[in-house]
Amino acid sequence: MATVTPVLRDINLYRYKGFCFVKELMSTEFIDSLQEFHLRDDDIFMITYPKSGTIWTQQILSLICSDGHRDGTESIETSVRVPWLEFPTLYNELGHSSRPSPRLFASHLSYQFVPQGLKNKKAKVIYIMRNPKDIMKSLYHFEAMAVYAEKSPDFDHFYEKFLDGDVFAGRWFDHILGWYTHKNDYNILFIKYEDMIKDLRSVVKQICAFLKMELNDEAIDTVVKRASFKEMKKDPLANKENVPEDFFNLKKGSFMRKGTVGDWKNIMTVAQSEHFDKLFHEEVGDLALNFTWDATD
Ligand code: PPS
Repeated sequence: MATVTPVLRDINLYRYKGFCFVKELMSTEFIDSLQEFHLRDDDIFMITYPKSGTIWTQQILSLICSDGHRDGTESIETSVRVPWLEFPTLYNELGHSSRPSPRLFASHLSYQFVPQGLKNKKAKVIYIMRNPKDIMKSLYHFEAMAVYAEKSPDFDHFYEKFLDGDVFAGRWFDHILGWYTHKNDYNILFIKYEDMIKDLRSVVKQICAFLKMELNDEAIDTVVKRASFKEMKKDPLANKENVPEDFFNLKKGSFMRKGTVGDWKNIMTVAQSEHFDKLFHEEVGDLALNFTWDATD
């Protein structure tokens, strides 16, 4: 039987089967119950480790899948357009079964926690990955505004904490390697944040092809425009300005912070960066997993 253990550097979290959950939001019973979650063949899941482009992809997917949003009626919360599988939302109360198809789901979960039915390969999974050094920079800033998170006194402390996986969602390496090495079990498309930065239009077309959604050029243009950092930065919903202050203190930071590649250089020391590169090579080994670490790469 899997045991629950405390997370030493953050008392608001607990570790269960290698993943760190927020105590207040998720019970082990609820998490285990997701194994039996009833899927539809046309369900679409987007999976991310935190700070890898979740809200961005929620925006893109909902724009692709709903003409209504594209027409400018998107005054609907992101978490209603692409509801969370594991976080409490309107649909955990009403039941996801009341939603029309195709249902979109967002999740930060590792592969071992998602509904077993995903392995029948009918429902689709889109996994968005981002270079982990930029994830660290983004998460370090996010910690300051996430009310539930224990604050790191400085980046050195945060760096160790991140490597040990004492953060929500646990170790980044476990998350990505779990999904990547089990990719043949799922109908899955891997997308990179840095490719979205470089050429969003191509990535939107790639997602449309994977989902078998036929959008004309004008519709693709609209998706790309509405999903641009500039547009999303001024969107109160993308910035979660409607979420209660006891979750996020938006005076301490912003969801649409910088949206760039390579910002880690402004916080990691050369020694940390080299240490991480070594670890990356040890953990990733011969797997064909590579990242863009810098905007000029
Ligand atoms: S969360 O809390 O896990 O849901 O955060 P997540 O949405 O995964 O990641 C937040 C980072 O994504 C950046 N972002 C974008 N970048 C480029 N273009 C667009 N449109 C966009 N939307 C969100 C956001 O700025 C966060 O990255 P940082 O590096 O902190 O700026």
